[in-house]
Amino acid sequence: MSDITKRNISVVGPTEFTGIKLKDPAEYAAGIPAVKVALQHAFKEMGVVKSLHTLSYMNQKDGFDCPGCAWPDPEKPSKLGEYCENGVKALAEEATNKKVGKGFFAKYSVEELSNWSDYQIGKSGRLTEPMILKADSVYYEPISWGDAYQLIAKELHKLDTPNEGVFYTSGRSSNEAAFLYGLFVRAFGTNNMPDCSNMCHESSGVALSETLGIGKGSVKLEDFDQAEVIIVMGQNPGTNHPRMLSALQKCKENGGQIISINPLEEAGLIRFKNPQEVKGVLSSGTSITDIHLQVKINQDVSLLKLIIKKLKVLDQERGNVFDHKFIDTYTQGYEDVLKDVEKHSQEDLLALCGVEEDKIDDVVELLANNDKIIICWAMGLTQHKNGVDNIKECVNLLLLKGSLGKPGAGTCPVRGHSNVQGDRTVGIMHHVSPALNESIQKTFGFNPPDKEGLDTVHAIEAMYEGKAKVFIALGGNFLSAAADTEYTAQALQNCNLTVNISTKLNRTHVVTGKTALILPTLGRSELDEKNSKPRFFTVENSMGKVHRSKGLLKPVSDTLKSEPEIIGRIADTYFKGNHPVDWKNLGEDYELIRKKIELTIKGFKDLNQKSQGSGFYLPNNVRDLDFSKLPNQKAQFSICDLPKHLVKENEFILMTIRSHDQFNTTIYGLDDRYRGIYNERRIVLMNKKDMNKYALKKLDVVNLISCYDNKERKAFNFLVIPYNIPQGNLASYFPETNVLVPYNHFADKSHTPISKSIVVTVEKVNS
Ligand SMILES: Nc1nc2c(c(=O)[nH]1)N[C@H]1C(S)=C(S)[C@@H](COP(=O)(O)OP(=O)(O)OC[C@H]3O[C@@H](n4cnc5c(=O)[nH]c(N)nc54)[C@H](O)[C@@H]3O)O[C@H]1N2
Ligand SMILES: Nc1nc2c(c(=O)[nH]1)N[C@H]1C(S)=C(S)[C@@H](COP(=O)(O)OP(=O)(O)OC[C@H]3O[C@@H](n4cnc5c(=O)[nH]c(N)nc54)[C@H](O)[C@@H]3O)O[C@H]1N2
Ligand SMILES: [Mo]
Repeated sequence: MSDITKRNISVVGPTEFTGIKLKDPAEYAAGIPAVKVALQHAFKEMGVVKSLHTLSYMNQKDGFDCPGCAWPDPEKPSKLGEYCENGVKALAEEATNKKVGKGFFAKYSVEELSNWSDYQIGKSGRLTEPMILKADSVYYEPISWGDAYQLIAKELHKLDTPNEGVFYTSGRSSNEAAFLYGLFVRAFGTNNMPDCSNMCHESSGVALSETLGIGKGSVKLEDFDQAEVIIVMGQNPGTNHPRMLSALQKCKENGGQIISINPLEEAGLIRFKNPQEVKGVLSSGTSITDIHLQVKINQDVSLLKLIIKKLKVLDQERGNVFDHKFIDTYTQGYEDVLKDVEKHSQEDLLALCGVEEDKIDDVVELLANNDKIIICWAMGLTQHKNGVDNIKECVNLLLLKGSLGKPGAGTCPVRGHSNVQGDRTVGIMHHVSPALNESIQKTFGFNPPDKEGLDTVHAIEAMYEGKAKVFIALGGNFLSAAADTEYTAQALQNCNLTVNISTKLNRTHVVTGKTALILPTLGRSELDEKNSKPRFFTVENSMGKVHRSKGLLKPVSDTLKSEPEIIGRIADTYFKGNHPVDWKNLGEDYELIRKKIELTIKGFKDLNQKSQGSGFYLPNNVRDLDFSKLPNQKAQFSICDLPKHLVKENEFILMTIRSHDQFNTTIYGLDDRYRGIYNERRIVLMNKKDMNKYALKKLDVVNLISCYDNKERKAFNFLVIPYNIPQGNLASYFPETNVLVPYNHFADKSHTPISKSIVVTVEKVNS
């Protein structure tokens, strides 16, 4: 493209090594090291007094919701504090005492910052004032809030159609902010609302909606106490949802059994020492997994089909392995599913999934004898070409066992960002919901657009092709999170204006449109006051429970505005009073936003009242076994094809995963303690037999290369680490490997990038 800014930006950043140290992978998760590391992070970023004070409010009834993951809080929070190592790191990152103000931006140009790693950029501190990067400059400079709103309004008015605007959301925003943002985008006239969910649990949403009638999970936290079997698939709770380990521990104490299905033997799934219990810290911990099935990457459907096939044989013998009454009453498509598993031989399925048969038989016996079964999953299932089918096959198993709508059983997609589910519930989506449009019309007196908008991958394509020209992000780090870093960078750089409403500096502030704005906002842990009165907002956790969150820390700068205030003012400036909604007032009055949510979104009646204390559950038809919205009013069995991988002799399948020291693109540190990898992120985990086959030694340097549609993409400089991973499979960290993910290869129906099954070759670098 010829007309992009002439800035000399390094899109990918440095690829040098940082000085690796290796140890054996950890044998248990949490325990004293977790407490120690957590406090070290907090003390370093926030100081001792502020850390201890703030932590006593995290996930407590009158406090603030952890800015980390979306795992729910128990009814009775632990006295030792209801948080985990990685929640503390998330807090420390947000509540850091370090600041990025005009002095910082006068010193470092965006060209210079683009040569910093995501880790260095993130560690520079909290954003404190609105900044503008003008088209002819490489330095950000201060801008007043008023001028920033005017600039956004002007650029939005310049667009030929509202569909040239893209409005991204990351999952940390409150219900109030997200509702207002969605309302503004619709009033502006587009449904171009890509969100982080598109790269995350979209496959779960699609699969669950089509089979069970709601795109959310069905279990509550209490169900973990009563479950007889919990299957944890494609998820690494020890790192990404550590408080889930307490729930798994409780299940075990009540006699339940845990099955893990994962190409890696993740530390948290082996043994757990609960840091919230004195006995947990001192003892050798609870062993969590009873049976680990080391499936090959993206062969979960083969494995599940084999399990169902074996259960079918047992059901024919015993008659009561499947729940025939449940199947007859509530489901459709049972015969077809049983026929489908006969299309494949046991031998083929066994070879494809790569798991030992005796272990599968143990699992089959366990499933045959129990019906209080929960299946939990996360990115290991969703981020594949057949991500939707992966989840549908899980639903098949639960339907066969009647494991839905009863205590101790159900679906549990374990969500990522702390309010990603809530943002969706209150209207952040690129799809059109006729019911939502109708209630917006009734409540606010304008007609929202009825044309489907762009999701993440299609928004990137539109920006790349010049069909979208203004990009606004409510949180997140679009460049580093999205697939195909270089393509996405070009897409952003083609925009006339990119705007980021953010707490911390990140790569998307550096790789920008011609003109760029940074609008700094309050973090969740900060006190949000209006006329000296503290305000709260609401969030929804992974299990559909809505509750309040109220910050307490003094904001890092007096200049910060809350997200609803910023959105209200952007909308107010854009419409200049010519709109039925009083945007400015609405942005400042969260009580009023909540009243409007009550009127517009189903299940939110009496929100203000009911969000107190531990909050309230939103309606969930699966819990009530109400499938009336589905064809024939029945839950749907699905026929899922086996995944197709055209992997050549010299190719591997690579999964891009999180280390123990990051939150998505925010890099807390360089240690992946549970996997025994310290002070380095440019690593690739490889089976020893594959290393021998390709004459690679430990710590040899390699490049990773993917090739889709004849286009080669290369990620430079990774150290080979021998690891217990299936042959033919590799693992490495995101976002460093996002350069390899082709933007136009994504899951069917959900359009989630194939971040967990990228076909690559490995090229040895001569040293
Ligand atoms: N500390 C921390 N917490 C987080 C996050 C974070 O980055 N840091 N991110 C948050 C977000 S947004 C999300 S979405 C979640 C992510 O939570 P996870 O989904 O747990 O995160 P990943 O690291 O992507 O891990 C995926 C797991 O799936 C396995 N896996 C990969 N491919 C396959 C496969 O084909 N089959 C099976 N069975 N397993 C597979 C990997 O080995 C790995 O254990 O965590 C949330 N919480
Ligand atoms: N290859 C590969 N790519 C992936 C994944 C993968 O597993 N592999 N995972 C995908 C997944 S699951 C997800 S969810 C996406 C994540 O995509 P994003 O949500 O876009 O990325 P984050 O890294 O979570 O965003 C971090 C930034 O959010 C801002 N922020 C933090 N808190 C707040 C807040 O309270 N308000 C506002 N306004 N801003 C805030 C900060 O400026 C911070 O730099 O990445 C996806 N990308
Ligand atoms: Mo996510």
